[in-house]
Amino acid sequence: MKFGTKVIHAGIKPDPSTGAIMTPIYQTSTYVQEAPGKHKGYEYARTQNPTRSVLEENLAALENGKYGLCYASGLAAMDAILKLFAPGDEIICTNDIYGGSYRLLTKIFSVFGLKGVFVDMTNASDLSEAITSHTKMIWIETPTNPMLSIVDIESVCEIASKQDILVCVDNTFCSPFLQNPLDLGADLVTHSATKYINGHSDVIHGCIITNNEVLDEKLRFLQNAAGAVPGPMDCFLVLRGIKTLHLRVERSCQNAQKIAEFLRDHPAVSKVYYPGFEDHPNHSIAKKQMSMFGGMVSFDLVSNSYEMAEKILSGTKLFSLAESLGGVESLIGHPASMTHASIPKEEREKVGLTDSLIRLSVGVEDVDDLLQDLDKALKLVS
Ligand code: P1T
Repeated sequence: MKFGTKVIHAGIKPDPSTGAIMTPIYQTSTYVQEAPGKHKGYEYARTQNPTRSVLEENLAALENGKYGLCYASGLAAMDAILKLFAPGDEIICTNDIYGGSYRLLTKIFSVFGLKGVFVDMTNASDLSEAITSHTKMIWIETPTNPMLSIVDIESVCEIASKQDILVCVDNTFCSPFLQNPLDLGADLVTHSATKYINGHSDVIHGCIITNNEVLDEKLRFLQNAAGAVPGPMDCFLVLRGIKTLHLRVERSCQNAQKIAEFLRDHPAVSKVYYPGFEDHPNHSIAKKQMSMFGGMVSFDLVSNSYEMAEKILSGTKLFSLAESLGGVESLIGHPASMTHASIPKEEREKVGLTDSLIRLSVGVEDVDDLLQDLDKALKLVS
């Protein structure tokens, strides 16, 4: 099945009791048993829920994986993955990463003895220096949030597999429509499904997909034992959002390319970060592992001043000032004070995340209106 068919059909069957074409919302906490242990495969809704099971199967198919697991948020999915490890283990992460992921590793799991090592992975061979006998997993974001750097997934997986190190790719910025890390050798792929997968800014949700049966078993045990599962209504909404994933992401990418080009030519803009540019440092890798270049664009200002950035952030009308990304509506954000505020300033600045950096999540509106909106806001600082 091709992607545009999978989003609509993979794992989805008419409801056996009524023929309902849409997966029902099984809004129940428990299931009646005929006799102790004699039931229809469902015991308690933390452990299994039919709406969730359909979504898990659909998500697995979209990432070309065998097993899918759903969580109450993207960070709940990361939390489950980190619980696979033990005190003393080291996790190497891209040094440019969502602020909440950084916080989870450095502020929560560090207390339990897990060590996060943050490395610039844009040159995969630099990674080898950071690997020690304690390294148990490499955590990749690509494109990174918010600098849109590109990591060569296949090269990292080659290095890791020689040393029995797991690779997990946070594929949130791509969605399964643009990039499939399991095909490139990753052991685990995770998403904040809050973003492109759901796509309508009305659900917080996360998922993990793997081909590895042992990892699936461990994660399923943790999913039930720790319990950060999504409710059936949210699973239904994500299933509904997925049906148009390919159409939405394609349009976002087309719009983002035009917006990135417009910004690059604007006199108030000093730098545009967009993997679709031929002079982006890892454009050729992006071209190799992504089918399009994504809907996210970050840019910095000639003035390098927060006051100027603030005028733009408050000056757009169609781009709403908000955290999050990947919805049908365009968003504008200020990573330093919003999504990445939990990363110390000196760490942020090492990767170019300045106080004047602005991040756009380009939606699926008419691009002419989006360009006009940005043009007006940029006039406030020109
Ligand atoms: O918000 P939640 O569903 O828990 O997802 C966390 C998360 C994980 N991974 C990446 C790459 C992310 O970008 C996020 C959440 N990011 C934002 C809210 C943001 O605006 O960047």
